[in-house]
Amino acid sequence: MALHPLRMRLAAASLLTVGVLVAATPVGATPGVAAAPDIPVASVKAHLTQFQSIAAANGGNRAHGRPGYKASLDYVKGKLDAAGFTTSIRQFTSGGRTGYNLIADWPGGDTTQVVMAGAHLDSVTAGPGINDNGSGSAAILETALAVSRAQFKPTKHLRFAWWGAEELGMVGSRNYVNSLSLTDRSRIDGYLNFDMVGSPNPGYFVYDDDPALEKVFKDYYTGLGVPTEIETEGDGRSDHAPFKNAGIPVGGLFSGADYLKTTAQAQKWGGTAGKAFDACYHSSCDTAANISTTALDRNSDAIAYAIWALAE
Ligand code: DTR
Ligand code: CA
Ligand code: ZN
Ligand code: ZN
Repeated sequence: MALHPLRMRLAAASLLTVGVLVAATPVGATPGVAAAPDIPVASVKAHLTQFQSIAAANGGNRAHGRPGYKASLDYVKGKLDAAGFTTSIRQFTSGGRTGYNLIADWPGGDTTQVVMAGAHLDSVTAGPGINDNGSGSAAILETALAVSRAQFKPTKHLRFAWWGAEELGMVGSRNYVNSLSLTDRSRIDGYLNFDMVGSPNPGYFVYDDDPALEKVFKDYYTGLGVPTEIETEGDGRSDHAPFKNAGIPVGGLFSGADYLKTTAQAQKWGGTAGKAFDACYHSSCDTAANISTTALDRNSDAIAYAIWALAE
C-alpha cells in the first residue's frame, strides 16, 4: 500500500514535533478549513436502487399518503440514526392522508446559525420518482453520511430535511416553516434545496435567489470547468419557496425537468438538443435508468462542497 502524500507529511510532522498538535495543510488549501469530501456516486446510486425497490414493493410509487412514502422515510431515517444524527418525524395531514417530514440534526455547532439542506422524498403516483426526487433525497442523504464519516465539527449547526407532499404543492416544507417561531426562522442562515439533480439529459442550473449561496455553487462548477445557468424552469416551484417567503436566504441546484434542451445548451453540456432534460418527468419511466450518473456525481459533490464551505 502506497502512503498518501498528505499522510506522509502528517507522519513526518508529528515525528518532528512530538507532543505538539499540528495539522499538515494540503497545498492550495486554507489552513484550518477542512476540505469537503468526494461523495461516492455509487453510494448515492445504491440509495436510488433502494427507493426503486421500495416503489416496486408498494404499488409502483412513493407518493404522499401511500405506503411507499413511509417506507422511503424509514429507510432514510435508519441510515441517519445509525450515523449519529438526531432525527425526528413531523406529521401533518394533506388531502385526508397523513404526511411526514423527516428532520435530521447533526449534533454540535452554533444553533443560532443553522445551515440547512432539504429534498422532497415523495414521488407522484405515476411512478417511482427516482430523478424526481430520489436524486435529491439520495444526494443529501449521502452528504449527511459523509458528515458523519468525517466527524465534521463545523462552527455552524447542520440540519437536513426530507419533505413530504411536495408534489401536492410543497405541503410538508410549508408546514415545517409555519411550525417555526420567528426566532427559530431567524436562526436559519440558509436553506439549500435539491429537487431533480440527476436528470438524464442534464443541464446545470443554480438558483439565483441569494448571491452568496449562488456563488458557492458557481465556484464549485467553475473549479470543475463546467458552465452553469441560472435556474428559470418555474421559479419557486419547489420546497425552497416557503423558506424564501419567510425571509430565509435560499439556494440550490437543478438539472432540468420537462423543458427542452436548446442547441446552445447541448453544445456546452453535451446531451440531446430538442429533447427534455427529463423526458420521464412525472411518468412511470422515472426509474433508476432515468439518471445521468455524471450529473448525479457532480451535483452530489457540489452539495458537499457547499455544506462544508457554508458551515465552517
Ligand atoms: N417542482 C418540481 C419540478 C421542478 C420544476 N421546476 C423546478 C425548478 C426548480 C426545482 C424543481 C423544479 C417537481 O415536480 O417536484
Ligand atoms: Ca463524487
Ligand atoms: Zn415532481
Ligand atoms: Zn420534485
